[in-house]
Amino acid sequence: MTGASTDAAEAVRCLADARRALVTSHMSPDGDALGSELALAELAAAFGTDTVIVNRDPAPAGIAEMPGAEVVCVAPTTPEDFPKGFDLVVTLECPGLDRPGFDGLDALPILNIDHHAANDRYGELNYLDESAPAVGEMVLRMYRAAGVEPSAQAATAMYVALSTDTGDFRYSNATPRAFLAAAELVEAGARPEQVAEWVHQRRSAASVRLLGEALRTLQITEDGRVASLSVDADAFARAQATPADTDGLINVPRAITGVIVAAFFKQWEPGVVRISLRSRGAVDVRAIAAAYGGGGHSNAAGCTVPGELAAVRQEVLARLRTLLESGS
Ligand SMILES: [Mn+2]
Repeated sequence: MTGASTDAAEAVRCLADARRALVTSHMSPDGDALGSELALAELAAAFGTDTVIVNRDPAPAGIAEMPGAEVVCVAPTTPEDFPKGFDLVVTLECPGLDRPGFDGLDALPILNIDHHAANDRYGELNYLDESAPAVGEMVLRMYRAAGVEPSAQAATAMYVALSTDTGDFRYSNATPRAFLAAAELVEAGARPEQVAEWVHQRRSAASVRLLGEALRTLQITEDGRVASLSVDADAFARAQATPADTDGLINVPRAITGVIVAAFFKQWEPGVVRISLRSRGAVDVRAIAAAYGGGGHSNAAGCTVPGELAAVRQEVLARLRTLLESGS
Protein backbone atom coordinates (compact mmCIF):
# COMPACT_ATOMS: atom_id res chain seq x y z
CA MET A 1 0.00 0.00 0.00
CA THR A 2 1.40 3.34 -0.97
CA GLY A 3 -1.34 5.47 0.54
CA ALA A 4 -3.37 7.94 -1.47
CA SER A 5 -2.32 10.23 -4.26
CA THR A 6 -4.18 12.84 -6.25
CA ASP A 7 -1.46 12.71 -8.89
CA ALA A 8 -2.91 11.58 -12.21
CA ALA A 9 0.60 11.05 -13.61
CA GLU A 10 1.30 8.28 -11.08
CA ALA A 11 -1.89 6.51 -12.10
CA VAL A 12 -0.86 6.87 -15.75
CA ARG A 13 2.52 5.24 -15.03
CA CYS A 14 0.85 2.37 -13.20
CA LEU A 15 -1.54 1.77 -16.13
CA ALA A 16 1.18 2.14 -18.76
CA ASP A 17 3.46 -0.35 -16.97
CA ALA A 18 0.81 -3.06 -17.06
CA ARG A 19 0.57 -5.66 -19.82
CA ARG A 20 -3.06 -6.65 -19.38
CA ALA A 21 -5.47 -5.09 -16.87
CA LEU A 22 -8.84 -6.21 -15.57
CA VAL A 23 -11.00 -3.09 -15.35
CA THR A 24 -14.12 -3.07 -13.20
CA SER A 25 -16.51 -0.88 -11.25
CA HIS A 26 -19.31 -1.27 -8.74
CA MET A 27 -22.39 -3.50 -8.93
CA SER A 28 -25.35 -1.83 -10.67
CA PRO A 29 -22.98 0.39 -12.66
CA ASP A 30 -24.08 3.97 -13.40
CA GLY A 31 -22.93 6.49 -15.98
CA ASP A 32 -19.76 7.35 -14.07
CA ALA A 33 -18.85 3.68 -13.71
CA LEU A 34 -19.34 2.73 -17.35
CA GLY A 35 -18.10 6.00 -18.86
CA SER A 36 -14.90 5.91 -16.77
CA GLU A 37 -14.25 2.28 -17.71
CA LEU A 38 -14.55 2.89 -21.46
CA ALA A 39 -12.40 6.02 -21.37
CA LEU A 40 -9.76 4.33 -19.23
CA ALA A 41 -9.62 1.34 -21.60
CA GLU A 42 -8.93 3.67 -24.55
CA LEU A 43 -6.16 5.42 -22.61
CA ALA A 44 -4.64 2.05 -21.68
CA ALA A 45 -4.64 1.04 -25.34
CA ALA A 46 -2.62 4.17 -26.16
CA PHE A 47 0.18 2.71 -24.00
CA GLY A 48 -0.18 -0.80 -25.43
CA THR A 49 -1.88 -2.05 -22.25
CA ASP A 50 -4.65 -4.56 -23.01
CA THR A 51 -7.83 -4.33 -20.95
CA VAL A 52 -10.81 -6.50 -20.22
CA ILE A 53 -13.77 -4.66 -18.69
CA VAL A 54 -15.94 -6.85 -16.48
CA ASN A 55 -18.98 -5.76 -14.47
CA ARG A 56 -21.19 -7.90 -12.29
CA ASP A 57 -24.40 -6.18 -13.51
CA PRO A 58 -25.56 -4.59 -16.76
CA ALA A 59 -25.67 -0.80 -17.05
CA PRO A 60 -29.01 1.03 -17.46
CA ALA A 61 -30.29 0.50 -21.01
CA GLY A 62 -29.92 4.10 -22.26
CA ILE A 63 -26.37 4.52 -20.95
CA ALA A 64 -25.38 1.17 -22.43
CA GLU A 65 -26.07 2.70 -25.86
CA MET A 66 -22.90 4.77 -25.71
CA PRO A 67 -20.42 3.72 -28.38
CA GLY A 68 -17.89 1.20 -27.18
CA ALA A 69 -20.11 -0.18 -24.40
CA GLU A 70 -20.48 -3.45 -26.30
CA VAL A 71 -16.97 -4.50 -25.21
CA VAL A 72 -18.01 -4.67 -21.55
CA CYS A 73 -18.44 -8.22 -20.24
CA VAL A 74 -21.28 -8.66 -17.78
CA ALA A 75 -20.55 -11.77 -15.74
CA PRO A 76 -21.04 -13.16 -12.23
CA THR A 77 -17.32 -13.94 -11.87
CA THR A 78 -13.95 -12.74 -13.15
CA PRO A 79 -12.75 -14.31 -16.45
CA GLU A 80 -11.39 -17.87 -16.44
CA ASP A 81 -7.81 -16.68 -17.07
CA PHE A 82 -7.90 -14.35 -14.04
CA PRO A 83 -5.57 -13.74 -12.28
CA LYS A 84 -3.01 -15.69 -14.41
CA GLY A 85 -3.56 -13.78 -17.64
CA PHE A 86 -3.46 -10.34 -16.02
CA ASP A 87 -0.97 -8.21 -14.10
CA LEU A 88 -3.19 -5.36 -12.83
CA VAL A 89 -6.72 -4.71 -11.57
CA VAL A 90 -8.21 -1.24 -12.02
CA THR A 91 -11.24 -0.40 -9.89
CA LEU A 92 -13.22 2.71 -10.74
CA GLU A 93 -15.64 4.36 -8.31
CA CYS A 94 -15.33 1.64 -5.66
CA PRO A 95 -14.86 2.93 -2.09
CA GLY A 96 -14.44 -0.68 -0.89
CA LEU A 97 -13.14 -3.83 -2.56
CA ASP A 98 -16.51 -5.48 -1.94
CA ARG A 99 -18.22 -3.08 -4.36
CA PRO A 100 -17.41 -4.85 -7.67
CA GLY A 101 -19.02 -8.04 -6.38
CA PHE A 102 -16.11 -10.30 -7.47
CA ASP A 103 -13.99 -12.49 -5.21
CA GLY A 104 -10.21 -12.60 -5.39
CA LEU A 105 -9.47 -9.24 -7.03
CA ASP A 106 -6.67 -8.69 -4.52
CA ALA A 107 -4.69 -11.55 -6.11
CA LEU A 108 -3.07 -8.79 -8.24
CA PRO A 109 -1.87 -5.23 -7.60
CA ILE A 110 -4.85 -2.85 -7.69
CA LEU A 111 -5.04 0.66 -9.11
CA ASN A 112 -7.90 2.17 -7.11
CA ILE A 113 -9.43 5.27 -8.76
CA ASP A 114 -12.24 6.94 -6.81
CA HIS A 115 -13.78 10.22 -5.69
CA HIS A 116 -15.78 9.06 -2.66
CA ALA A 117 -14.88 10.74 0.64
CA ALA A 118 -14.52 7.44 2.47
CA ASN A 119 -12.36 5.04 0.45
CA ASP A 120 -10.68 2.02 2.05
CA ARG A 121 -7.39 2.61 0.18
CA TYR A 122 -7.12 -1.06 -0.68
CA GLY A 123 -4.96 -0.47 -3.76
CA GLU A 124 -1.28 -0.78 -4.54
CA LEU A 125 -1.82 2.74 -5.83
CA ASN A 126 -4.81 4.75 -4.65
CA TYR A 127 -5.59 7.62 -7.02
CA LEU A 128 -8.23 9.38 -4.94
CA ASP A 129 -9.70 12.84 -5.24
CA GLU A 130 -12.85 13.67 -3.34
CA SER A 131 -13.08 17.09 -4.94
CA ALA A 132 -13.42 15.50 -8.39
CA PRO A 133 -16.96 15.92 -9.75
CA ALA A 134 -16.84 12.41 -11.23
CA VAL A 135 -14.33 9.61 -11.64
CA GLY A 136 -14.65 10.34 -15.35
CA GLU A 137 -13.07 13.72 -14.69
CA MET A 138 -10.17 11.98 -12.91
CA VAL A 139 -9.67 9.82 -15.99
CA LEU A 140 -9.65 12.98 -18.13
CA ARG A 141 -6.86 14.24 -15.86
CA MET A 142 -4.95 11.06 -16.70
CA TYR A 143 -5.32 11.86 -20.42
CA ARG A 144 -3.98 15.37 -19.75
CA ALA A 145 -1.09 14.03 -17.65
CA ALA A 146 -0.23 11.53 -20.40
CA GLY A 147 -0.55 14.08 -23.17
CA VAL A 148 -3.06 11.84 -24.96
CA GLU A 149 -6.03 13.38 -26.83
CA PRO A 150 -9.26 11.46 -26.18
CA SER A 151 -11.16 10.30 -29.27
CA ALA A 152 -14.75 11.50 -29.71
CA GLN A 153 -15.83 8.12 -28.33
CA ALA A 154 -13.74 8.44 -25.17
CA ALA A 155 -14.79 12.08 -24.76
CA THR A 156 -18.40 10.97 -24.98
CA ALA A 157 -17.82 8.29 -22.34
CA MET A 158 -16.26 10.82 -19.95
CA TYR A 159 -19.06 13.31 -20.66
CA VAL A 160 -21.60 10.62 -19.73
CA ALA A 161 -19.69 10.09 -16.46
CA LEU A 162 -19.56 13.80 -15.69
CA SER A 163 -23.12 14.71 -16.63
CA THR A 164 -24.75 11.78 -14.82
CA ASP A 165 -22.71 12.22 -11.61
CA THR A 166 -23.50 15.96 -11.47
CA GLY A 167 -27.19 15.43 -12.29
CA ASP A 168 -26.81 17.37 -15.55
CA PHE A 169 -24.65 19.94 -13.76
CA ARG A 170 -27.34 20.67 -11.17
CA TYR A 171 -25.78 19.21 -7.99
CA SER A 172 -23.26 20.83 -5.66
CA ASN A 173 -20.43 18.96 -7.42
CA ALA A 174 -21.11 21.01 -10.60
CA THR A 175 -17.94 22.95 -9.81
CA PRO A 176 -15.78 25.05 -12.14
CA ARG A 177 -13.73 21.88 -12.57
CA ALA A 178 -16.81 20.07 -13.85
CA PHE A 179 -17.60 22.80 -16.39
CA LEU A 180 -13.99 23.05 -17.54
CA ALA A 181 -13.93 19.29 -18.12
CA ALA A 182 -17.28 19.47 -19.93
CA ALA A 183 -16.01 22.19 -22.26
CA GLU A 184 -12.91 20.15 -23.06
CA LEU A 185 -14.95 17.00 -23.71
CA VAL A 186 -17.45 18.77 -25.98
CA GLU A 187 -14.50 20.26 -27.83
CA ALA A 188 -13.16 16.71 -28.26
CA GLY A 189 -16.41 15.51 -29.79
CA ALA A 190 -18.89 14.68 -27.00
CA ARG A 191 -22.45 15.72 -27.93
CA PRO A 192 -24.50 16.82 -24.91
CA GLU A 193 -27.85 16.44 -26.73
CA GLN A 194 -27.00 12.86 -27.67
CA VAL A 195 -25.95 12.00 -24.11
CA ALA A 196 -29.11 13.62 -22.69
CA GLU A 197 -31.13 11.44 -25.06
CA TRP A 198 -29.48 8.26 -23.69
CA VAL A 199 -29.79 9.37 -20.08
CA HIS A 200 -33.29 10.89 -20.08
CA GLN A 201 -35.26 9.64 -23.09
CA ARG A 202 -35.07 5.92 -22.47
CA ARG A 203 -37.79 5.30 -19.90
CA SER A 204 -39.55 1.97 -20.04
CA ALA A 205 -43.29 2.14 -20.74
CA ALA A 206 -43.76 0.13 -17.53
CA SER A 207 -42.06 2.84 -15.47
CA VAL A 208 -44.42 5.47 -16.87
CA ARG A 209 -47.45 3.28 -16.14
CA LEU A 210 -46.05 2.75 -12.63
CA LEU A 211 -45.72 6.52 -12.17
CA GLY A 212 -49.47 6.74 -12.87
CA GLU A 213 -50.13 4.07 -10.25
CA ALA A 214 -47.90 5.84 -7.72
CA LEU A 215 -49.45 9.28 -8.29
CA ARG A 216 -52.84 7.92 -7.26
CA THR A 217 -51.36 7.26 -3.80
CA LEU A 218 -49.93 10.77 -3.29
CA GLN A 219 -50.40 12.00 0.27
CA ILE A 220 -49.40 15.44 1.49
CA THR A 221 -49.66 16.35 5.16
CA GLU A 222 -51.91 19.26 6.12
CA ASP A 223 -48.94 21.56 6.68
CA GLY A 224 -47.61 20.62 3.25
CA ARG A 225 -44.22 19.54 4.56
CA VAL A 226 -44.34 15.77 4.10
CA ALA A 227 -45.29 14.13 0.79
CA SER A 228 -45.32 10.43 0.08
CA LEU A 229 -46.05 7.90 -2.63
CA SER A 230 -46.32 4.14 -2.57
CA VAL A 231 -46.44 1.21 -4.96
CA ASP A 232 -47.80 -2.17 -3.89
CA ALA A 233 -47.61 -5.57 -5.54
CA ASP A 234 -50.94 -5.03 -7.36
CA ALA A 235 -49.69 -1.75 -8.82
CA PHE A 236 -46.52 -3.47 -10.03
CA ALA A 237 -48.66 -6.16 -11.67
CA ARG A 238 -51.06 -3.69 -13.34
CA ALA A 239 -48.11 -1.67 -14.70
CA GLN A 240 -46.25 -4.87 -15.69
CA ALA A 241 -43.31 -3.25 -13.91
CA THR A 242 -40.35 -4.47 -11.86
CA PRO A 243 -38.62 -2.80 -8.89
CA ALA A 244 -36.09 -1.20 -11.29
CA ASP A 245 -38.99 0.77 -12.81
CA THR A 246 -39.32 2.80 -9.58
CA ASP A 247 -36.06 4.63 -10.29
CA GLY A 248 -36.49 8.37 -9.69
CA LEU A 249 -40.11 8.17 -8.47
CA ILE A 250 -39.05 9.74 -5.14
CA ASN A 251 -38.20 12.94 -7.04
CA VAL A 252 -41.87 13.56 -7.84
CA PRO A 253 -43.06 14.29 -4.27
CA ARG A 254 -39.70 15.87 -3.45
CA ALA A 255 -40.24 18.54 -6.14
CA ILE A 256 -43.48 19.86 -4.61
CA THR A 257 -43.26 23.43 -3.31
CA GLY A 258 -43.01 23.50 0.49
CA VAL A 259 -42.18 19.81 0.88
CA ILE A 260 -39.35 19.24 3.37
CA VAL A 261 -39.50 15.45 3.53
CA ALA A 262 -40.45 13.05 0.74
CA ALA A 263 -40.98 9.34 1.21
CA PHE A 264 -41.50 6.50 -1.23
CA PHE A 265 -42.72 3.05 -0.14
CA LYS A 266 -42.63 -0.02 -2.32
CA GLN A 267 -43.78 -3.52 -1.64
CA TRP A 268 -42.82 -6.07 -4.25
CA GLU A 269 -42.92 -9.21 -2.16
CA PRO A 270 -45.10 -10.07 0.87
CA GLY A 271 -43.87 -8.89 4.26
CA VAL A 272 -41.10 -6.56 3.02
CA VAL A 273 -41.42 -2.80 2.41
CA ARG A 274 -38.57 -0.82 0.89
CA ILE A 275 -38.47 2.87 1.75
CA SER A 276 -36.64 5.82 0.17
CA LEU A 277 -36.47 9.11 2.08
CA ARG A 278 -35.39 12.58 0.95
CA SER A 279 -35.21 15.82 2.90
CA ARG A 280 -34.13 19.42 2.64
CA GLY A 281 -31.81 21.37 4.92
CA ALA A 282 -31.09 20.21 8.44
CA VAL A 283 -33.77 17.50 8.54
CA ASP A 284 -31.83 14.25 8.98
CA VAL A 285 -33.77 11.38 7.40
CA ARG A 286 -30.80 9.05 7.82
CA ALA A 287 -31.71 8.91 11.51
CA ILE A 288 -35.12 7.45 10.60
CA ALA A 289 -33.61 4.99 8.10
CA ALA A 290 -30.97 3.96 10.66
CA ALA A 291 -33.69 3.24 13.23
CA TYR A 292 -34.84 0.49 10.83
CA GLY A 293 -31.34 -0.76 10.09
CA GLY A 294 -30.91 1.29 6.90
CA GLY A 295 -28.52 4.09 6.03
CA GLY A 296 -27.52 6.78 3.58
CA HIS A 297 -26.94 10.49 3.92
CA SER A 298 -28.65 13.14 6.00
CA ASN A 299 -30.79 14.27 3.02
CA ALA A 300 -31.13 10.95 1.19
CA ALA A 301 -31.56 7.63 2.95
CA GLY A 302 -33.29 4.30 2.66
CA CYS A 303 -34.24 1.20 4.58
CA THR A 304 -36.10 -2.08 4.38
CA VAL A 305 -38.82 -2.72 6.94
CA PRO A 306 -40.64 -6.00 7.60
CA GLY A 307 -44.42 -5.70 7.45
CA GLU A 308 -47.22 -4.75 5.10
CA LEU A 309 -47.30 -1.53 3.13
CA ALA A 310 -50.24 0.34 4.66
CA ALA A 311 -49.12 -0.21 8.26
CA VAL A 312 -45.46 0.53 7.56
CA ARG A 313 -46.36 3.68 5.63
CA GLN A 314 -48.49 4.94 8.50
CA GLU A 315 -45.81 4.21 11.09
CA VAL A 316 -42.96 5.80 9.15
CA LEU A 317 -45.02 8.89 8.27
CA ALA A 318 -45.78 9.33 11.97
CA ARG A 319 -42.05 9.19 12.72
CA LEU A 320 -41.32 11.71 9.98
CA ARG A 321 -43.92 14.14 11.40
CA THR A 322 -42.35 13.75 14.84
CA LEU A 323 -38.91 14.41 13.33
CA LEU A 324 -40.15 17.64 11.76
CA GLU A 325 -41.93 18.73 14.96
CA SER A 326 -38.74 18.16 16.97
CA GLY A 327 -37.62 21.54 15.67
CA SER A 328 -35.73 20.80 12.49
MN1 LIG B 1 -19.04 8.87 -9.34
